[in-house]
Amino acid sequence: MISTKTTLAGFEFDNCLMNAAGVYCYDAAELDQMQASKAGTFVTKSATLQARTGNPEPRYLATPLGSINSMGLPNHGLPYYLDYVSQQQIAVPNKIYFQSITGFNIDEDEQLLAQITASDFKGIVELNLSCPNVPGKPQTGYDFETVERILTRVFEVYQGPLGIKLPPYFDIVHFDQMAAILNQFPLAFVNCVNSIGNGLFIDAATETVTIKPKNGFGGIGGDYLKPTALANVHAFYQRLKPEIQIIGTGGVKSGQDVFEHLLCGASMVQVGTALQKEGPLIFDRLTAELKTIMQQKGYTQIADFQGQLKHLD
Ligand code: RRO
Repeated sequence: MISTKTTLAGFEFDNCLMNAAGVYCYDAAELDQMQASKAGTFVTKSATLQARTGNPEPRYLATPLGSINSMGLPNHGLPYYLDYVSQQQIAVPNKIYFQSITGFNIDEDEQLLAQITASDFKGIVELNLSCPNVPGKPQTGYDFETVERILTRVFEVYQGPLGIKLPPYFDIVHFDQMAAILNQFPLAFVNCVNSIGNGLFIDAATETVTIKPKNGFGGIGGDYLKPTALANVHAFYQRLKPEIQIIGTGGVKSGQDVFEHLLCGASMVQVGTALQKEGPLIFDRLTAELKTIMQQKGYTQIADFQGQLKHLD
């Protein structure tokens, strides 16, 4: 018997695969489809204090090799998602869910966490420090001092299991500096990575940008992202204390991609662009493909190879 079970933050999940925040998690109809899928669990769309309509459309484009988006945080507001998760906790009580949140400053983060504490939420919080698409708001994850300040406050006010979603980093010194900050905190996980911020996908025929917000600039996902995602997963796996687990996100569209994320050190793997393209049935295919690879290699559980990437020295 081959198992794709995993453990994160002390909780067991039947499958190591789930959606990436922002995909199939905007409303109850989408989350119902995630809940009915082969995924081990789901994460909600990043929730803000107030509901938001997001940026003007068109704001998402699937490209031959991935996607570009500038959604601008459309969401129903935190109470909507807490209410949905609360219902699922009753309907399927043995499953643990992720609530993604993002405040526009430390006080908002604190208010969001206070709402979660006051609710009956029993799951894991993913604090998004890396939204690339709100005009005038830089990605928090690139401001190292602010990350440290936010996490200091977060762990003063919140007692439950909590991790963060990071943007991709591109320099070894940045991996070192960020890891040194993160190791000071009782984080349950770090999720590497969000989309590569502010790419540009253009249409040569019409000589125009392809999405409307920010003159066409948007977050890049899919095939373009995988090598960067794997580098971030592995870099943080090597640098973070073992209590901080890694969620791998970026460029996953096959069982081999899942295998590679796990090999680089991920404990759980999220699917964004490919889930948007294929729908939640993708989890059946990815799980079957991962099991085939494990069988060919003689592995029966994720622990047999997780983080075991070999170096050439
Ligand atoms: O909503 C978005 O535009 C968005 C978010 Br919050 C994010 O974290 N990452 C992304 O690619 N898009």
